[in-house]
Amino acid sequence: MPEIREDFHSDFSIEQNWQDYSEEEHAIWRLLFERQQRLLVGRACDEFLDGLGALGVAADGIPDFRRLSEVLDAATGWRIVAVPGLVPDDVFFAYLARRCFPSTCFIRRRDQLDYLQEPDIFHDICGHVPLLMNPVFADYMQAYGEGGLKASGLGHLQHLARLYWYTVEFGLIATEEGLRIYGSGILSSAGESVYCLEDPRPNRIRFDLRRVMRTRYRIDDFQQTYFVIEAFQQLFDATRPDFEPIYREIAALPDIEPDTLIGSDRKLDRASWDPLTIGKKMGRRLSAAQV
Ligand code: HBI
Ligand code: FE
Repeated sequence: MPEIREDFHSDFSIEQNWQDYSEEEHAIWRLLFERQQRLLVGRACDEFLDGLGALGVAADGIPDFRRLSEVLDAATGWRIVAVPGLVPDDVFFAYLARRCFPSTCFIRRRDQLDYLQEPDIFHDICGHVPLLMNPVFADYMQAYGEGGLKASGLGHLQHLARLYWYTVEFGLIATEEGLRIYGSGILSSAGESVYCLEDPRPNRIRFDLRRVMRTRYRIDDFQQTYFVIEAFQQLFDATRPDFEPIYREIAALPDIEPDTLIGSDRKLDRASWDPLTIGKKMGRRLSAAQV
């Protein structure tokens, strides 16, 4: 693994130096990619799988950001910028606001295959970037960046970080084929890709912006609550209003622990996950063939 260099520019960008990756690093990429590819068919949402395919990200080895950025730019105007690791929130938001996704370029070690706390290149490229090929999600991510710059000015960063956490990182979407994953933190995790859909323990609650902004989250284990959207447009629409009145409204309300349910929650139970009922329950018209 290349050491995380300190020679970054003022915006924390570095060169990926794709030619410097070792055979061992490409081999770890192949391991991770092949395992997730088997797991995600039937679990990841179509928009993610379509984006992954269109990007041409392959099992054969760590991709070159320059090539990925060309494909991404042509599709939705986004580009990938290599950074050494987590960057300060305001730097992160400024990147998203100008359609640049800051991606780490180191890869985890073999003894970290199942978990590492901070993002590595597999999480960023195989978790986040494929959905940036989807125009609506790409617009949401830019709107999120713009909102983040504003929130940091208003001292409401934690509320926006929760929105990011429970959507971009750990979001689920209801489809006519059943519940599917779009959150990158799940898509790059073998264990959570199964747990989030099939384990009876976590709460699965229909998305509500204020509820999400009030809900704390854990970064060291699988989530205890997942929020479910009905379409990416719902996410984009939720980030259009001016957040200031919403911040004022929730500032007066207590935070909610990640394992807690409150009265107004619209909880999904197992019966509502199969294709036929989820279509009706979510008020969506199933095509004739599916009824
Ligand atoms: N930096 N490189 C990187 N990647 C992230 O996902 C990231 C970050 N900095 C801050 C951050 N995420 C979160 O605090 C967001 O909620 C802003
Ligand atoms: Fe992430």
